[in-house]
Amino acid sequence: MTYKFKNVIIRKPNKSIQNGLSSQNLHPQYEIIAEEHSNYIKVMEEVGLKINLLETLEEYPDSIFVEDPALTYKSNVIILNPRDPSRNGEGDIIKEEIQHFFDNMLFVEDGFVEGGDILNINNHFIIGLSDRTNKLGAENLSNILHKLGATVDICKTPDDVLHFKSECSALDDDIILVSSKMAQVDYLKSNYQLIELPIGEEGAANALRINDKLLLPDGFIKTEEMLSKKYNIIKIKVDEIAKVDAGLSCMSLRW
Ligand code: CIR
Repeated sequence: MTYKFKNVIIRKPNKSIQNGLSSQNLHPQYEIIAEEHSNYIKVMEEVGLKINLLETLEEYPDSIFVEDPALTYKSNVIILNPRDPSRNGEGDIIKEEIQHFFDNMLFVEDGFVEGGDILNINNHFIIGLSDRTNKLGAENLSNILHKLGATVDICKTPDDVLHFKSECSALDDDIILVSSKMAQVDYLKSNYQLIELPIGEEGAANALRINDKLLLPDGFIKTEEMLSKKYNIIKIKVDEIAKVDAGLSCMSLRW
């Protein structure tokens, strides 16, 4: 069960998030981000996780998205290699900050790969090739994960989707919540039970299953209605964070 967690790493928000990468050229307000972020931390506590807070990194506008420069697997952490030049140094910093939490630290040495493109489901990793994750990076990471005993498949993130997980999330060991675009990905269709989001509610795709709770972005009524029949939902407001193309999973590293 990939969604059983005890610990989480979260970075305190930075004022420079206003200049974070945004496909729609939006500039979120720091004060609102800080509010959403503080509520996110409260929910993480509520679901029983031990919170490990990292200090603010003003020089990296997107650095609260700690999921992108690192990947946890059991007691291992793998330092990834974000592709956008404005994020590329984040790995070098986070490695010093989080090393002590893990038994073993490994590194993607070649190519680019970002955590948003990696879906861990039932201890299997799906790596989506995207504008941020290339074949070399995906293969490098795949070799590392194989050595650690994990299984991996590499597939493609659909065009115009920032990260593989921007539009899908694991709900259970064999069930994935998907946008209509992700529902067309052959690999997912043939290997998993897919639950497709209602039209117009793609923003709810980056949900986060933690233990017996499902964290869901607030404001997606049809999705909530559909999923609440089976899942114990906690809604989290992430409207401001969404302005920089981010959702629930990217603001934490869980293990
Ligand atoms: C970026 O473009 O890198 C950030 N503005 C958003 C990163 C979101 N990360 C994620 O979903 N894992």
